[in-house]
Amino acid sequence: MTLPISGDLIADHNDQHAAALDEDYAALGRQLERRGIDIDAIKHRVAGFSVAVPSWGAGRGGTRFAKFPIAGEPTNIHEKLEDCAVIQQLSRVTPRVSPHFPWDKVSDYRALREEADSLGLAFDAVNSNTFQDQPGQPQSYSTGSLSSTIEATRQQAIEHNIECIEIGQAIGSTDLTVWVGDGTNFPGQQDLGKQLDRYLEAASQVYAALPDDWRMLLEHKMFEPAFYSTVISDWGSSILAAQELGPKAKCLVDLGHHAPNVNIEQIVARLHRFGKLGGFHFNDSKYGDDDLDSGSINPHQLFLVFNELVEAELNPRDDFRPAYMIDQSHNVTDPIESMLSSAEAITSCYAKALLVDRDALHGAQEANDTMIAFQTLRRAYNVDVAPILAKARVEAGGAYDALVAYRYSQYSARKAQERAAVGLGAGIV
Ligand code: PSV
Ligand code: MN
Repeated sequence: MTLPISGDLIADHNDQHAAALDEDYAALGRQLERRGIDIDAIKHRVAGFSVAVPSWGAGRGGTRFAKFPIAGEPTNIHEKLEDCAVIQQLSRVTPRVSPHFPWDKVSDYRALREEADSLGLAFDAVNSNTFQDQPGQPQSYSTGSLSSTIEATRQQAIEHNIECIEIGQAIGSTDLTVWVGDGTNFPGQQDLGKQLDRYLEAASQVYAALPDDWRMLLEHKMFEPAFYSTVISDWGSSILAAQELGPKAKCLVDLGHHAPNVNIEQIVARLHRFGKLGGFHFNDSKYGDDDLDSGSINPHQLFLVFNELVEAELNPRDDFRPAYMIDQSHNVTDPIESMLSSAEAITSCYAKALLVDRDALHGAQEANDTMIAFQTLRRAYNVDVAPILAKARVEAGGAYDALVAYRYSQYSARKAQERAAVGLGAGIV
């Protein structure tokens, strides 16, 4: 297997920091031991954690106004896979890539699967795209896709989703993520009830095409591109649709797809309560669907979400196996650096959630001891878990400090020389 970053470079980097890491890990281990926590057991759980990266996240994103490309950014799925391999090689928590079609279309999907495999990667959920028109496409999605008033347009959207399932089977995926931009921009533009009926009828045809071991992940989003109403706008619409479609339909929570200040951790707990929590798109936001780097704005919320996910792990319902993915738009950073940093932020929150003294928390909740319940969470949140993550990473062959090793490798400068320049153009949704 020829990986993009030299193994010797990673080993040299790790050697330089080995003594410091051992010292920090031992010190944290002693601190946690006093709380009755075995640091090796936590490290073991952290080593088993992973989050997929989106193929489209490897390129520079943009806004509705501009995209500022950087030299060496990938322009096709092959280059994107190479960049994703760098992220996995250094972080060891991102072994899967979530592709988006038709953006990642190729002629030979079995060869694509082998290519990914040779880079140490596999494929995660397949994302369909019925929010954009493609060149030569007979029907426009300007009236919506699965909920369009035009039957031929709905049919085209159904067929595209079924094609995504077929591609997914060839590349080893078992989940189809469906996000539709369908909705309206003006009051009265469409009948709100009938629009949902059309969506459910079309989505049921996609659902019927799912292989036995597949899931359909419904991703809700409050607004954008529809600014007055969106068909699957919130977790309520999402769970109702998933319940109507059947057991293989689950809900996917993208952290940026809610009204400001909504209690997302409560949504997580609710969806899990009804066995419908299927997946996550991690990112962060300040104002709307900003697609900022995970944990860059509100790391505490990310921790609280993981606190619910750890509770859910302890009380699994209906085959609980959430598909975790990063979904960000990197407008001003090197996407590889952003995803390395985000993978670390996400894993940190998972590790902190594992440190929560669950017996103390549940006891305080039962006793209505609010302050102790809160402090039980706070105590875990305040731990610097970096030595646990670094130890798990190094033991798995990754880098002690992924960002430092990445810069040292000069990978970005090499790609800037080798790869064709990217055009300007708009960003992603
Ligand atoms: C929509 O905003 C979204 O979050 C969906 O997951 C899309 O498929 C993705 O972004 C990429 O544009
Ligand atoms: Mn998303």
